[in-house]
Amino acid sequence: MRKAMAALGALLTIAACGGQGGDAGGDQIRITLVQGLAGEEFYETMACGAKAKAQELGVALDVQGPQKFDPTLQTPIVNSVVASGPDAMLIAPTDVKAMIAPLTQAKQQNIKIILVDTVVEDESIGLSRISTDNLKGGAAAAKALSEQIGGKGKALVISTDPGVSTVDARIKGFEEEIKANHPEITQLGVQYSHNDVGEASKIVNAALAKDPDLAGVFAANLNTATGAGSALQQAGKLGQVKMVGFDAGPAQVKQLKDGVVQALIAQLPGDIGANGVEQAVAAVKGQQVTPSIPTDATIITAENMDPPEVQKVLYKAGC
Ligand code: T6T
Repeated sequence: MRKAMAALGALLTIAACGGQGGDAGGDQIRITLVQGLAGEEFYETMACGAKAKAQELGVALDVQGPQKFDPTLQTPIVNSVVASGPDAMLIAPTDVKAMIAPLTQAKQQNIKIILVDTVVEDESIGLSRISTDNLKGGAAAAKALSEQIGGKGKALVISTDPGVSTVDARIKGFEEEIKANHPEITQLGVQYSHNDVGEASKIVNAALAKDPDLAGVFAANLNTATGAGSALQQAGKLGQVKMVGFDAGPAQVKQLKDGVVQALIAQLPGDIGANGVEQAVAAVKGQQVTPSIPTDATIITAENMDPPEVQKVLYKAGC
């Protein structure tokens, strides 16, 4: 009996130290990643990075996401995750305001929240915020587009919806760069695709009808860029209207190869996901958490896309 108690005591001591992937109580740490959009290559690549890191650290990870990038669809997912009581949640909030309430509920349940990609306006939500430097990315897109159109002409920006922190920052970076350093480019303002490929195509077709001398398009995210590129291709504007898109999904990369699009700004969603899991585990274990982690972006063109180091940043539909 005493030996058994001694063995039990040793077991509990080991468990209390957290062991491989265990929390202070020795149980396996449970994390949920809530994507902005299920099945979309940016968030699927993010999930792949998160899963690989979760396996490396010996923690449990499940991935959920809405079928559209929409806070009315993401909120019930967050509420059900809160009810399941994970130790931590990685989330890409689909709206800077609408997602504050459900995430406040999660915080009140002592679920450690890590913001990946997008953020909410409430600075107290999110022990860590991990994303591309989108202001810088928008400025890089502006420089790339200006180079493509010879520094002059009309330029249209297409984004998803106001209130999405990432694309709002990309727009800001783009507009500020054009205003400061490209005086011969006329900005036609921003139109919104609601993250729908078909809507993005309609916007480009209407823009071509209104401004037949349109020189360039900046599309601020994956679906928007895919739709805008398709419209330019169908309108026979290859090479006449230049385009820079954010992200590097398979459809976008094909458009780059086909000369429909001239440059893509590829993020590192896999790194964002892996960093998110690392920060979540640190938070659950009471270790130091890094409040802000900017990840890199790469400008990809048809000329530089072949080397392995560029190929590896292209997004994938699955692991
Ligand atoms: O561009 C990414 C992401 O960074 C943004 O927050 C929303 O759109 C994407 O998911 C691509 O669809």
